[in-house]
Amino acid sequence: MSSRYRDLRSFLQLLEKEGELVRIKTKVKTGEEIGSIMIELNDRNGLDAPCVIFENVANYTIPVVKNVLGSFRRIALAYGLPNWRNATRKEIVHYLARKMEERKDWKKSKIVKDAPCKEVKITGKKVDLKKFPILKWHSPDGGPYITFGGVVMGDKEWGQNLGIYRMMLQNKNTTSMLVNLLQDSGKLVSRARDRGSDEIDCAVALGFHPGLYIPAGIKMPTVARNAELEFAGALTGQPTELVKCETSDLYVPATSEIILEGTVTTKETMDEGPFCEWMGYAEEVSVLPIFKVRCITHRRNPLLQSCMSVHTYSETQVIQSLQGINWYNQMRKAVVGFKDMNILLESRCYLAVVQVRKRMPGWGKQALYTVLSSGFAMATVNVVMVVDEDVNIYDWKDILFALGTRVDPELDVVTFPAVATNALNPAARIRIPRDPNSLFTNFAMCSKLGIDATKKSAAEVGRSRDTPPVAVQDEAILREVRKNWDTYGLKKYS
Ligand SMILES: Cc1cc2nc3c(=O)[nH]c(=O)nc-3n(C[C@H](O)[C@H](O)[C@H](O)COP(=O)(O)O)c2cc1C
Ligand SMILES: [Mn+2]
Repeated sequence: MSSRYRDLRSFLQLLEKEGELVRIKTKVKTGEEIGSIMIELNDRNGLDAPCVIFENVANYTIPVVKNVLGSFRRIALAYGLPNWRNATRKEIVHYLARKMEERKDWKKSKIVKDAPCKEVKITGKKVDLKKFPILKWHSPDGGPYITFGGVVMGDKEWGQNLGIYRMMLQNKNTTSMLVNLLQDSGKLVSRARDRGSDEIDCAVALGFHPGLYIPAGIKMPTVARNAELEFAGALTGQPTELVKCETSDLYVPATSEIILEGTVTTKETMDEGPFCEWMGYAEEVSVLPIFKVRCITHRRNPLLQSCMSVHTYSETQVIQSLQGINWYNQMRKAVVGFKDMNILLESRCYLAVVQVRKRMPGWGKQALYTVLSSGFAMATVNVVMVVDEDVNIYDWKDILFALGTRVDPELDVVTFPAVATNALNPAARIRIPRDPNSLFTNFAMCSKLGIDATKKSAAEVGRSRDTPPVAVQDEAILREVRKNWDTYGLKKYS
């Protein structure tokens, strides 16, 4: 599959051929105009919004690319799933979970000498991020943002890590970076500080091979250890091509459009934000590490790839909803009777619905405790709902049916005291501005809600009756009725 494209550019050609890409030649004046067009596109088309290239951005010669992986079918195309046009979130989750679990297809990266991302090299005083269309995309944002940078950091013991973290442009060679201790990069920064370093080498790839975006944007089974790069090899069928940085020993994806090389501070901080995130809020200012850029390399005629957040069906949300693939694998083994799990985009990924085959009383609650006591759910999920096999967890109508009819709130709702969650949790009661051990904004505090919406038997605590059986017509009679449908004069309603 990956032979069909070797970099972002050839993937864009593929998207164009498949009718998944629109080139906007009309001059756009600002990042906010681009942002508004993208939000409007999502409003009008939901997950069917296309990938867009803005070819004529006022004051810049470099085009802006948005929404490359903002639909499940384009993700399926990028990762070689059959029948990609009709691919569902469920198929993609199951596919990625299997590839991540099996590990047999993971591939060691390949180091190359000549890389397209080295065609142009800029160092010293000439470094100027403002030459690139890094813009303010959402109106309430505190400034221009790099939204889709693949951040590479590492150390001798842990190897390299690749993660996507937002970066706010501060001046021509400085950005802030939203890394915190829940993330591998935050751990690497804190390890460097513990070693006594004031900074850690960092490289940021922009517009890299589409095969790397999902590994970079979701949690891996191991912290760092080149996991993202090797997992990407399983998804593309080829080793990831890496090239050494000009100014450090880090290795970056060779076909990237743009590479920023520099250091991230381990003690020095700066204010960052607000930025309109996937959950649809303009969050308050954070205290964050600083990325100091000392070298930029790029392809000739580079593209600036960026993504949008905020909208229910934005690109960030789509990828965010896949973050828990490793968690999915863990829960598959840990939850008794586990069948499947869905994280609802419409809940901004804060509601997880878990489906179990409940064969014993109490298994619904047991599932709740297991799911909510996992690290991932603690960090990023606020509400867990457990349902039976007869509920289609990909259909909110079914989910509401279970919630409305199978929950006795006194018996079936469990709240858990506040725990440390991702700092951006909008429902959190307090954000912890400076963890004394890390200096940066790291956590927020929020409680958790578990809802057992499974059918109950009289044997369960506090009950004296079973949930009544769901009303269904006699199957033989129904079959007859379907067969004779037109004879009732109901043809128009078939
Ligand atoms: C578009 C996009 C933007 C993201 N921005 C951030 C961010 O600013 N900070 C953060 O901690 N995670 C962010 N994430 C989520 C991380 O990329 C994700 O948790 C990933 O697993 C981090 O890599 P790591 O596990 O190696 O730390 C973002 C994800 C996407 C898709
Ligand atoms: Mn990682």
